[in-house]
Amino acid sequence: MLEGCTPWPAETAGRYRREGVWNGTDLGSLPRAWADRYGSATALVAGETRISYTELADRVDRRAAGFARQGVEPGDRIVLQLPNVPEFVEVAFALFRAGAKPVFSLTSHRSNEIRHLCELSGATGYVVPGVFRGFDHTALALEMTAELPALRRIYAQGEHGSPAVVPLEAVDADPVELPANDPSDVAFFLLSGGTTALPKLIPRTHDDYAYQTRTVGALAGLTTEDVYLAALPVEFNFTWGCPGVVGTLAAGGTVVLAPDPTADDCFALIERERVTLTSVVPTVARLWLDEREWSDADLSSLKVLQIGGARLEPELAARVTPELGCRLQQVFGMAEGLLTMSRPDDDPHSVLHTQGRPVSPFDEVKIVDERGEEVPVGVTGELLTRGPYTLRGYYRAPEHNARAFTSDGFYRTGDLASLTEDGRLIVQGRLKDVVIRGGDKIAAGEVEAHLLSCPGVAAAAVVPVPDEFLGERIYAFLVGRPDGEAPSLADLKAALHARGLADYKLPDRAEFVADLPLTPLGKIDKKVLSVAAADPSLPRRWTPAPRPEATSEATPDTTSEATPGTAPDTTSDAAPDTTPEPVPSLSTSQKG
Ligand code: OOB
Repeated sequence: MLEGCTPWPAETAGRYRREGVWNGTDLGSLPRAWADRYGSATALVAGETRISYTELADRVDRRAAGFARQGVEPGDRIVLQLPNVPEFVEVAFALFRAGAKPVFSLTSHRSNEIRHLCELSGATGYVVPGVFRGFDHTALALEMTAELPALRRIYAQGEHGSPAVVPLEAVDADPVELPANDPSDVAFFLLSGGTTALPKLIPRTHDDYAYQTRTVGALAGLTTEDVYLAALPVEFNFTWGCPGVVGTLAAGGTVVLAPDPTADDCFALIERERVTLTSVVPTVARLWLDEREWSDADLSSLKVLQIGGARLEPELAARVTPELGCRLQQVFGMAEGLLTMSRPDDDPHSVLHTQGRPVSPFDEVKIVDERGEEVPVGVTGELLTRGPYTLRGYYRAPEHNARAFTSDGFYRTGDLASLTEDGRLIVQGRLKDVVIRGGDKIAAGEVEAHLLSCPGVAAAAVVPVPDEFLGERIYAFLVGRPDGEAPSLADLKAALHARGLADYKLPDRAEFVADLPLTPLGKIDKKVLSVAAADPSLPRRWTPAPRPEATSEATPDTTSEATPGTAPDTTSDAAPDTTPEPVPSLSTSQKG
């Protein structure tokens, strides 16, 4: 396995192989194998473009040869940042074929995220969509090559002026023999939703991802007749492989790529392409249900709507079948691995109120208390998991891995959940310091670190605040500098934007307070802040701080000390921005 990754223990890996869980699939070989089986059937649809299985395999072979000719070598890491276009699928599989390891980035990522992903992965190449939604990704890529010596090549869609940029169309050559991949090695990297200041890279192996897509595809009962609508971004694990794009192609079905998840676009595509299955986050589901009241689109082909990525309120869940006429499948998942899903024959109550059961009999899940002891059925605790498609360690992150995994390899998900008598999961909340805005995961620590760099900010704590449209929004509590003027929310957003932070991570609200509440151990008390964020009428008077000797500086992580002392009443400065956004997140939140 690539250096910097944590392999499964030999004995466990041996068992997975013996049991046929890992069957030696090389993801790079799949498009040709599918073409041999499904030939002229339609593999991909995007706008007016329709690509057959044979065409897809031919394009992958030519692009793989093109990348090899460009100097891409097995083991190279390449940041892949493309929207829902056929090129995403072609380039991803071409890179697998060439033995390179794509790092799946969101199109909403900006210099801050891209710099980090390139540095952490040691990327030698970066694939960009040219100008997309008003943002010039090629210009960003050129900036990055100037900063990062390892980053040697930029591949861009569309027109550009620089000779330093290789047009994606030029990544094309007569097919050549390329070495096969070791199926137990990393095929690509997904990004973690994050708990720390900087996103982590999740190595996904050929074997583990092939197993995931095969298992979920079988559960979904996919056939050549199925049509999957990729409504959310394709680089999201949910869309790419649950069963998503890869699972549908493996079954000989058709994948329809939607430019964005709006009801308008998606309803038209469902009607036109006779879509049978799609997957959305709860915020998108809500928009679709609301739009359904006005739309007369023919959605009768839709058999299953998968909803996951964030908490689904039972009242919303209950509307799916009566209003859209299809079955609801709840999905709890993570880029790190574990997936739980409701099943077709589940009783209606379980479908509405639980997140279903793990998809594999080899998934191990347990719920533990603070001491790491398993709790009885029905009791809430932290969800721990390990299994054949769940990582054993983030890439190049030994210190974080020491905390994020138990000594026997269980991944600490940071999610609070309970199990029912019959093994169904109910997600109750989370321990991790993350805001789930729409489907986008935002690590509080990352935003706090950037806020602390803004003039006038001495301490910062970011918490989720419930929101009718997005599920949660980003609420920042700030302590100003004694000598400075408190910046407005607009100033703060502009400053973070200028630092190259992706727009979906910008705080929705900011409130200046005299100090931040502390736990008895002297950490910032985010529970108190979450309650205060949800109720502006509550006085901002925290329990007196227990550690009077603490400094007045807060560092971005929650283990930091904050300004101690008793606080006066609310000192709210920045006006909350309460305007709801019509289009929800999950990197659809990018506005340019
Ligand atoms: C999916 O993956 P990520 O990596 O973007 O986010 C994972 C986290 C989970 O740890 C949990 O906190 C939250 O998102 N989550 C849910 C949920 N599904 C995910 N929280 C409550 N209810 C659910 N149903 O979000 C993801 C990956 C594959 C399939 C589906 C979702």
